[in-house]
Amino acid sequence: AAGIPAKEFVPTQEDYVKIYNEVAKRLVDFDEYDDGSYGPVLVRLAWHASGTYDVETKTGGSNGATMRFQPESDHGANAGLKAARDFLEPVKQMFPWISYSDLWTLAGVCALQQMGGPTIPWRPGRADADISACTPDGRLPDATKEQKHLRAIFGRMGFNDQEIVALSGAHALGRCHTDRSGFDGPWTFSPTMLTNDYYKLLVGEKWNWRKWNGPAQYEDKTKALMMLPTDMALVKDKEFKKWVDKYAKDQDAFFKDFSGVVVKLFELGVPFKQEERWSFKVVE
Ligand code: CCH
Repeated sequence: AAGIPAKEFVPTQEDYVKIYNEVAKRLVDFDEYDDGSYGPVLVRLAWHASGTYDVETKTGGSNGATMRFQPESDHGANAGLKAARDFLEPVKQMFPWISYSDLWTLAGVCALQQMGGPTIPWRPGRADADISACTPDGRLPDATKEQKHLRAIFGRMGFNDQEIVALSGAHALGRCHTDRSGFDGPWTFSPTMLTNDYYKLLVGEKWNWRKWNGPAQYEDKTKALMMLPTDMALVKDKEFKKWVDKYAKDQDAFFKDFSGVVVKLFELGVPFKQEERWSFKVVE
């Protein structure tokens, strides 16, 4: 009736479980994409939404979902992420009360868990911002560079050496696309399952420069797998390598540290009101 404001819908944990389950269902329904799953590109969307954070100015981060707008959607690092945003759009239409920024990070959690990863506790509280909150280009890592660049970029987000190496294990998932980054190929033989294979391959394989017309990248003897210059920096640098060795030997240690650091990544710069984090159940 006129004059009476509509009662505000206050979602509960169960409402978020419905969204997790819907994303999980769509991951199974749309299995013709890439290596058979949208999971990896959803993880990359959540990471690129979050990894723009700057601890000093407290700008960027997953709060805002400013990648919906140009120029941020057109930043070179974000090439191809439209596929992930479009995949989630029908979910947003079904549950219009969730912010894009909560949806993108919750979908990242869902993708990681459904691909065999550890439990990633999550809480809501992100609000979408407008175009004026777009971050400047250049905040995400450049794959052609080395350890100094990694420490500068991830240090700006607030991460130390161990956290950089733990986060990088996400490259067990997905692949590079010549029409996105210009690089080519997957890092592991099981790009839709989260394992510690990325570390095992980094230390166990012999990596050579690939001879091709594309950007400089490494290949293994089978020529089926790849590493970026930034991936190889993790074994060239002694401090980084300590952690690569540890995670190569111990998948449980990797999963434990990975879960902790992804929680931190997805929460960068978010002014939460809710302290409690929820653990979502894997949908079989
Ligand atoms: Fe990454 N990543 N990433 N990455 N990334 C690419 C793909 C994925 C770098 C560069 C690239 C993280 C760290 C880094 C994923 C998750 C994470 C690609 C190929 C490049 C290039 C893009 C394409 O062509 O489609 C660099 C440099 C760093 C620096 O350390 C971190 C951290 C995470 C998550 C925690 C995932 C997943 C993919 C696969 C995407 C897909 O579409 O398959």
